[in-house]
Amino acid sequence: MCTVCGCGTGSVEGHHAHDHHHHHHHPHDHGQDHGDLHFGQGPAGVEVAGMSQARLIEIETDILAKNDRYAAANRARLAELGAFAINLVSSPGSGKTTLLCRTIEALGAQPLAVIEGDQQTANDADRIRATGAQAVQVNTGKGCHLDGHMVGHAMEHLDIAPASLLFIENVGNLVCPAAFDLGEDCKVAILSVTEGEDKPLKYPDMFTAAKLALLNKVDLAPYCDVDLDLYEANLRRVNPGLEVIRVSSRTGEGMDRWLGWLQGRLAQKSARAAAE
Ligand SMILES: Nc1nc2c(ncn2[C@@H]2O[C@H](COP(=O)(O)OP(=O)(O)OP(=O)(O)O)[C@@H](O)[C@H]2O)c(=O)[nH]1
Ligand SMILES: [Mg+2]
Repeated sequence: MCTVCGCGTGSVEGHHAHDHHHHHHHPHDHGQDHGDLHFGQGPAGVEVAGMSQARLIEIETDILAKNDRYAAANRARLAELGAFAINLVSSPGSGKTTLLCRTIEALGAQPLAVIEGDQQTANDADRIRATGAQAVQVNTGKGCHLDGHMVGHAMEHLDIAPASLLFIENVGNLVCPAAFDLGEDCKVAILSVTEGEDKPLKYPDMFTAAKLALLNKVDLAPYCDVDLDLYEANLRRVNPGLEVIRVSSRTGEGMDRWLGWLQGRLAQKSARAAAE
């Protein structure tokens, strides 16, 4: 966990917080023969100087249990409405807001709402509002992720229509947002081609938590000496069931597949709500 926010580590949405198996995913990457150091092998998956592993687990469990109650309330509200919610996660600058703006423009009359998470500024909510869509900015200050409580309040400030889409753009951070359930239907991870093929291996939690990865900025691939197949292989190495779509917000490549994915998921969700 992070000492500022208390985010769980090694846990996917907090459900497997104490599953020890994840410490052994890549046993050969730890380089024990070179004097390399690894502080994540205890039961808590992290070390904080002066704190016991048991205390760290206690804190993490407490924070995530409270979060999960808010997330469950958000999820119930969305289920009633048949609204489909996406938690968009990535490192800073991978292209979340740009992709959202292009997506909103392409969706036309589809009812939707956006929650924007950033430490500071309303820049991203302003960019979304410029498309005509409703958006609420959430500033987290020193916080490094959105949590269920913040999203619940943000939802109160939006008109979330039945069978609509709710996009939640998380704080740009490839670590902490992985542990926090917001009540979303799924996390979608964006990874841009300028970040390096090894990122899924270095930051596995985020890509394990996601159902779909958008491999973004593929228009830049020719200038970046990158191997797109290796990006995909590394994504599937940490999450074999992960769907991957190659996209570019700049050229529009892959947008049809992404929009099809969204519309298919929304149709399933709203049909479920109508049947109840
Ligand atoms: N070439 C290219 N540039 C892109 C693409 N998508 C986004 N960008 C650029 O990448 C930069 C960051 O884009 P943003 O959309 O602000 O990224 P973000 O993930 O929302 O950033 P944070 O919210 O700050 O984490 C901007 O300069 C965009 O113009 C793309 O598909 N191709
Ligand atoms: Mg953004």
